[in-house]
Amino acid sequence: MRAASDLITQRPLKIGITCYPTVGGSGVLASALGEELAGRGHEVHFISYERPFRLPLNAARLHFHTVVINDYDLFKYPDYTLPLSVKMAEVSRDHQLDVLHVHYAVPHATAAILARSMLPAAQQPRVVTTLHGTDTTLLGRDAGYGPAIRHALHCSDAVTAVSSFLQQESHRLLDFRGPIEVIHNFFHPHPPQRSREAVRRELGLNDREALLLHSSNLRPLKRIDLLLEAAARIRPADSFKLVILAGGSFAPFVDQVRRLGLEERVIVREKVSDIEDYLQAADLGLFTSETESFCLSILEAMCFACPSVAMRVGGIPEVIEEGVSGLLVPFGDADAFARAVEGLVHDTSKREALGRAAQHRARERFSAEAIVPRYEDLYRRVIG
Ligand code: GMT
Repeated sequence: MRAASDLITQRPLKIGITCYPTVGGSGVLASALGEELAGRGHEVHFISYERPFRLPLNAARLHFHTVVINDYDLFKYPDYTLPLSVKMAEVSRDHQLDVLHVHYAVPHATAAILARSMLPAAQQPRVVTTLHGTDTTLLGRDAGYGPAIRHALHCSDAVTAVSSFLQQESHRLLDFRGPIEVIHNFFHPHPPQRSREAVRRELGLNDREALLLHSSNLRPLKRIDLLLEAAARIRPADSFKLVILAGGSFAPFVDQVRRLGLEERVIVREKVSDIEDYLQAADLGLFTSETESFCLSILEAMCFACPSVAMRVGGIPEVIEEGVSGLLVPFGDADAFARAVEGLVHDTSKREALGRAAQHRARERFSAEAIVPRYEDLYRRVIG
């Protein structure tokens, strides 16, 4: 006769996932994880106020449940945590979820803990919380959030962080003593829909211009000001085009582009969904963030043999092996950044060598094959 734990190891799992649906690394990662888990035979239920933007439509075993938020005059600030927890409890009960996996602690982990406690013991899912970055590095420092985050982590059945940097910062800033398992981010690129040449043509690049790529939600910590400052120092000025895939409004930076005389150099595309088309056309990624727990965009570029120049901050050195699969410069040094970019714009063979190493590293360490089984193991451990 089989032990109950054997059955848990064998059977597909039922997993609820909550993330922010908007453009941002945590939502991208959560969507990719859900897609991969469903592809491996598990039943996956996304619970959020909107369908995550990269979540495929009509995929087998992949479901989406909307959290409806009513706007009551009674509240000055609309509340999301309570309707989210009610929906989490409802989906857990109706679909007999094994695990609620929440990405980004605020308010998802708190809502999951509340949802779990609303259910009778036999129907309670395990709660796994994945910390992504600013839930620790920004909100964790805030006296109005820190204690609630710490409490939700204590009540979670497992806590993970997307880099060792974030693991250490979470212990330090949140004063959380429990275990935090490091499971790095992964990226599984979809095949591009257009050729490299077609994309470069669309962008108006000539053969002598390198395509420098930045993609982010443009939040202040991405330091777009510094990115533009550095771009203006690259010589010769006509050796590149900087393509910015903007997950937020670029309007606040238009003046700076004009002031720096970069109108002919900077091309902005907002809310791009065919990211792979642009990644395969890029020569070099540029990232000037003041902090990043991982920087999924760097990994996305690495998958297409596109190395990056980035600031040496947070968890980025865990992603880029310095000098081998990309270049890092001290934070804030726009001149050093420009010199590093310039060197790679002109030295094609060095750039390509870094790109090959970057792609190899991405496949070895940060592929779906390497990372998704780590989450599956974790789910089975917390259930078992
Ligand atoms: O970086 C952002 O602005 C979005 C943010 C998020 O939570 O969506 O990204 C965080 O999570 C990503 C996925 O794990 C990481 O790659 C980013 O480094 C991290 N951002 C920060 O730590 C600032």
